[in-house]
Parts: sequence; C-alpha cells; structure tokens
Amino acid sequence: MKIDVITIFPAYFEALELSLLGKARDRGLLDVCVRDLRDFAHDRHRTVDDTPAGGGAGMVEPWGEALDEVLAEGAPEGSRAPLIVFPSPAGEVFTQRMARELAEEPHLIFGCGRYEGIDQRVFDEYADRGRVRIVSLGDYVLNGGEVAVLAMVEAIGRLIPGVVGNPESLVEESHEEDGLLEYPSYTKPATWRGRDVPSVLLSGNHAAIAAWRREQSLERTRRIRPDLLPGDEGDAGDAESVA
Ligand code: JBH
Repeated sequence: MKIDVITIFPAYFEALELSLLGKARDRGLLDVCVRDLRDFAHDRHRTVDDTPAGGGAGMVEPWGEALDEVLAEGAPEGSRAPLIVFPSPAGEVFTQRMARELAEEPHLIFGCGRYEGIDQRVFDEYADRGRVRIVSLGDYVLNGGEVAVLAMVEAIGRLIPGVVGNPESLVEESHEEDGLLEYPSYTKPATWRGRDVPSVLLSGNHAAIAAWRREQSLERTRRIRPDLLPGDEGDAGDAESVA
C-alpha cells in the first residue's frame, strides 16, 4: 500500500518508523511518503495560513499544488484511483469497519489540516476529480489532523496482510470478531500480590473458558459501552457496523 501524507509538521510522522509499521515499511509492505505543505507555499515566509500577512494566495493554492503533485505521481499499483482522506472533527467517525475498508485501498492520501479546517473548495475540487472522505477520529478537539492520521495509519496498516505476524491476533480483539469489548486477559504467574488468575482459565476446560470469556465480554460491554450491544438505539449495535 502507498500512503502519502501532506502536513505542516512532518516530524509527527517519524513515529511511523518504529515498531510493526516501521518493519512493514522496511519489508516493502507499506510505502509512506510524508510531504511538507510549506514546500508548496508561494512566499519566502512559506506561509500556509488562511490569511497571509499583506495579502496573497492563501492556503488554497498550496493545498491544490501539493495534491496535484501527489496525484500526478500516481500509485505503483495504479489500478484504482487514490482515496484522499481529510481528518476533520466535522467528518464521519473512524471505526474498525472503516479501517478494514481503507486497508483494501492501494493508495491513500492524507491531507492534515488545522482544526479550523481546510478551505471547502479544496474538498470540492478533489471530490469532483476523484474520491474524498472526511474522517474524524472522535468527538473531541485536536489542534490538527496529524495525530488523527497517525492513529488511522496504525489501525489500517496492521490490517495489511503480512504486517502483523499472527493473523489470529487480529480477530480476537475489541471491536473485531463480535463487535464487543475484549474480555480481560491474564498471563503468568498464577498469583501476583495476592491476586489470582480466575481458576477457570487454569482448568484446561476450553468450552468453559470460551463461555467465561464471552460472559466477561458481554458484561464489560454492557457496563462500559452499551451502545455497542445489538439492539441498542443508533446503528452501532450491529456487530458489523462497529467491528
Ligand atoms: C481532525 O479527527 C479529528 N478529531 C478531532 N479533532 C480533529 C482536529 C483536527 C483534525 C480532528
């Protein structure tokens, strides 16, 4: 998968050199290219604010030129038109379902705007010419799209085949499998500071363990995220829509 990121803070994306995604890049599974929006500014102060001091082209021009350049380069696979994603608190909420959809794309382009947003005409221009999605990480305020894009790239990147070594670990997680929260996990030793691992987990009875985990998932979901349960008001109840 090819991922292009346009940002005024390229340093945020150094984190993508670490850990699993860094390895995926080394192995050629993921090709991430981060570009500085300021390289497309028209003045020597490299202004990308919406009202440049003393007048000028403003912010629309740099966005247009940066996106045109990325689009002109095309994606190696080239088959499907790239999808442009703009993080914004005014977008549709990013979910595991959306991560799965985006993981199927050969080429994603992320445009990181400030909280105040990007000029509407930029969205309109590229929606006319191709595919655009405006996506929010959640109902809280960030200063800009960078942290949202980091989260999305991690959620999407780990779904690319080969990125996570054991594909089974992809399913047995909150929001996957059945759309419920994950059950509590325990490791060794069997007793730590007087706290025991629940005895059923040491019983070797796989059916009993599965039933216990299911009950724990349900109880947790009821208590913390009742909106995820089937039959809840709103559309999040159906496992497919959350998971
Ligand atoms: C994007 O994804 C977002 N969620 C919350 N705040 C934001 C601020 C700027 C860009 C977001």
